[in-house]
Amino acid sequence: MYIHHVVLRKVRMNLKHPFETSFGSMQEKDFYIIEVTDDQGNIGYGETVAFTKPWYTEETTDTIFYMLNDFLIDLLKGQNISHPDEITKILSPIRRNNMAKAALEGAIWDVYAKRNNQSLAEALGGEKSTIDVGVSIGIEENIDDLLQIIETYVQEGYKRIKLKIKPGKDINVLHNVREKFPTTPIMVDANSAYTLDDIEVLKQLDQFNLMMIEQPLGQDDIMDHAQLQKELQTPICLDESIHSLKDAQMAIQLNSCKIINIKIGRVGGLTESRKIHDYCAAHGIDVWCGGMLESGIGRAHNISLTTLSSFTMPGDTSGSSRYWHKDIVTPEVTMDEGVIHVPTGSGIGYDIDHEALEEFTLSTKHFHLNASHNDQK
Ligand code: OSB
Ligand code: MG
Repeated sequence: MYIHHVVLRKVRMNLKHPFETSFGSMQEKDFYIIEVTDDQGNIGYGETVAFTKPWYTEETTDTIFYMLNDFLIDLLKGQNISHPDEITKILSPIRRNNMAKAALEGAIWDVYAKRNNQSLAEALGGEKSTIDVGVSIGIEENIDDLLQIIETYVQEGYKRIKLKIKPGKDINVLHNVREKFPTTPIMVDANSAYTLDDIEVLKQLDQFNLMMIEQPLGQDDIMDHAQLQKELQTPICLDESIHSLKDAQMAIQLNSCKIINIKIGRVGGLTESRKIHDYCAAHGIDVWCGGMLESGIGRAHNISLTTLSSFTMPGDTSGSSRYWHKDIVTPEVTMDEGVIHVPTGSGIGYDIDHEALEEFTLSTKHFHLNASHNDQK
């Protein structure tokens, strides 16, 4: 398979409700949709997941454009790709920039699956026909608003509630939440807002019977997380610290966590995600699939990945309506009694709503990877 044509489409979508984490607040999402066309005219789609500011990782929407435009797309020229697992290697002359690579690789996985008349889930070796769904709730100024939001999502059927915390918005909040929701499966995510100096506060989290605490310490603090996990009963889940299989191996060997949140963008693609999943499965580490406020295209990739058998815990990939008034896929992603039914159509399994996509598009750029080679498989 050759890639003949790539389109980078810059898109802006407004969130229904501002989303606040320990690192800042978001009201809109700027990202790129990547469209790749193969030598048979099949089209695959990928989505970039970085934000406009480098708060979560070092990448941004603009650095991703730069990496794709100046370096990554060019590396596909003349490449005869027999399987998407080869993409990691093809893009490897460029260091890191995982989210840029993942979006391109994801589009190629989609086109590969479509070419073979398979769903992306099947192409990945996924087994589940439904996936369990949780929801991530941002920091709220007002506790009554937060309790009301939790109530709504519990009523809708989400299987676990994730609450964002930060220093000063933690123990008190959880006292209130547990009073009203004593048995709801709840976890918290600190997005690196604490250090080991906060250990006394973090230890107090043990009283709330949380499923896990996600990324309490810095993204470079794999060693400190090992020390913290020794002092906590609550399992630590790593997010920002894990950029590769190697990171996952190190964290597991050092007992820095008991659970890993896999995000396709953060680890550089579906191939690396699957490797981390397989390694965790072999080492008794639970995994679940995280989210980055994706539109339906990114959501579809997350859903396909989550069909792998050892995604044992509900992920953050909620329905389209959790963030968007209107999504760019049709049908939209829907959550039904706590699960998403995995689509069975080829590739990502959702069609593009071209009208909606056009409405949200700010600009497009086309790349013709001139096909001087013989156009065959
Ligand atoms: O840490 O998982 C995170 C959103 C933005 C940045 C980081 C994170 C999140 C979420 C929401 O928790 C995930 C989602 O619902 O897509
Ligand atoms: Mg997180």
